[in-house]
Amino acid sequence: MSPPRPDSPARLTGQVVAAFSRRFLVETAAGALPCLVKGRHLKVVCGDHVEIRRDGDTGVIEAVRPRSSLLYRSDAFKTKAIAANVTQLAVVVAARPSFSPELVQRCLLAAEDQGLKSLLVLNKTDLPETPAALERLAPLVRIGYPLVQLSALTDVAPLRPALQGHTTLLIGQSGMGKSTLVNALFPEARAETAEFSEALDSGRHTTTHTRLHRLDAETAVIDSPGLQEFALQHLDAASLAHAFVEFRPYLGQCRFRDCTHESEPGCRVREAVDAGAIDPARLKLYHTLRRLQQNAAQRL
Ligand SMILES: Nc1nc2c(ncn2[C@@H]2O[C@H](COP(=O)(O)OP(=O)(O)OP(=O)(O)O)[C@@H](O)[C@H]2O)c(=O)[nH]1
Ligand SMILES: [Mg+2]
Ligand SMILES: [Zn+2]
Repeated sequence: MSPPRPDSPARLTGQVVAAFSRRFLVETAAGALPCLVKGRHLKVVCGDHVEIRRDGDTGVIEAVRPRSSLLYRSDAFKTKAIAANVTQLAVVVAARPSFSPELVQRCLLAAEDQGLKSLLVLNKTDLPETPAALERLAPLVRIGYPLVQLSALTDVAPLRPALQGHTTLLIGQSGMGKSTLVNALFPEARAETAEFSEALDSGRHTTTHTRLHRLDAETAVIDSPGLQEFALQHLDAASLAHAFVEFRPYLGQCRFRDCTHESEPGCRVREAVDAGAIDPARLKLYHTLRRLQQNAAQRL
């Protein structure tokens, strides 16, 4: 890649703060600029650092700088990039609507695969059901994931230290309060929020686009649409095992190199489960995800 060109009136560099299929909003030294992309093959994602040729009040993205990370989400049909250059994932949950601990874990696994730090954010601590939600997160806290508890409607201060110096992607199911957190952190953001449906015990998928908000030169927060599914087909077996942080000390130690940690003799991972060092539910999740991966591979 050629060295970055200095900004001139016609040439600018910037960061993509919003992506709407083929249209983008890019934050540059000269302000936010609506942009299109040159050609059909250049893939541009929220968070990308890009080179732009300016053309009046709009610009054309001509190149994307190398990314430090790229997070994907997949469902049964496709894999799609969510955001680039994220340094940390914050999985947002709340007591209501109820959340899926498995979905939370899938997000954490995707972050581990990209070598990203993660944290858990338990929002809506004003709700009386909060202790039960906390209990459901406890196994993840035990294996080392930091937890921040707060109420976005009351005080967002407990989250600020964890954000400093990072580009944090807020991710989670609909209705957990991601956009409410963003509005508390960035009063000028005015992100749309909506009450969740009590009847369906679910959010209303209010946020439809990923949006980056800058706190200072080193710190940014990205709001993203609520997740319903988070498949991990894009991880192979070895990456998947490695994404389980607490398995790592035992990987490569089993008697058989290609151990599936299912029923082989001399399996160090299963021994660790028996010794109480690994939560059996996590090994079970590993096997479930492994099977889904194999089924997906067979379909290809
Ligand atoms: N009681 C309580 N309600 C909250 C809190 N934070 C957010 N909410 C409410 O939860 C509902 C959903 O909040 P949103 O911010 O729209 O949720 P979201 O995670 O952005 O949802 P999607 O955009 O659909 O993914 C809104 O009615 C918020 O007012 C909180 O700390 N306490
Ligand atoms: Mg939202
Ligand atoms: Zn094994």
